[in-house]
Amino acid sequence: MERTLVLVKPDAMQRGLAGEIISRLERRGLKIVAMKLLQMDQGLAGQHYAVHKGKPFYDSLVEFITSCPVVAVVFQGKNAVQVVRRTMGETDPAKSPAGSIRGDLGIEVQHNLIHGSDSVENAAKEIALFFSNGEIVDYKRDIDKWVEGE
Ligand code: IDP
Ligand code: MG
Repeated sequence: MERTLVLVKPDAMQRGLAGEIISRLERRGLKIVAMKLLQMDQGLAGQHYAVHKGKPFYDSLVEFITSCPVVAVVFQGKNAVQVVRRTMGETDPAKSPAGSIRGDLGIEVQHNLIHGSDSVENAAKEIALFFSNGEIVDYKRDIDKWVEGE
């Protein structure tokens, strides 16, 4: 079953929206298989956002993501990567549809509340940055067949 990494970003933490954001993804049917609160340092931020090094917003992005603790969650489910991305909305909240997390809760591109991996390959890399194998716990839910089918 597919897995993806979600970060509740510092703006959402400061605004008390961690529960709201995690709840929306949970209600979608995705299963939490790992979760922790952590303070990202420069090293972890640099690895997580390596692909953006050299872009004009990079320094500001690292400062932002390290500015307060974040909640990291691994969600598991059918098409988890795409389902999270679609539930998040577009990178810029102003261009995100109403009903999406960013479209309902945000207004500015950097402060867009949530990170979600953009591919299965990147999800695996990102999950490994934040969690050891022993911290990821797979389990069956009685409702799984109602959410995912047999
Ligand atoms: P994504 O989070 O939707 O995948 P990315 O392009 O991977 O978007 O960018 C990573 C993060 O960098 C965004 O979530 C946002 O916080 C920030 N960011 C992206 N583009 C800009 C920009 O043009 N100005 C400022 N910050 C940006
Ligand atoms: Mg991205």
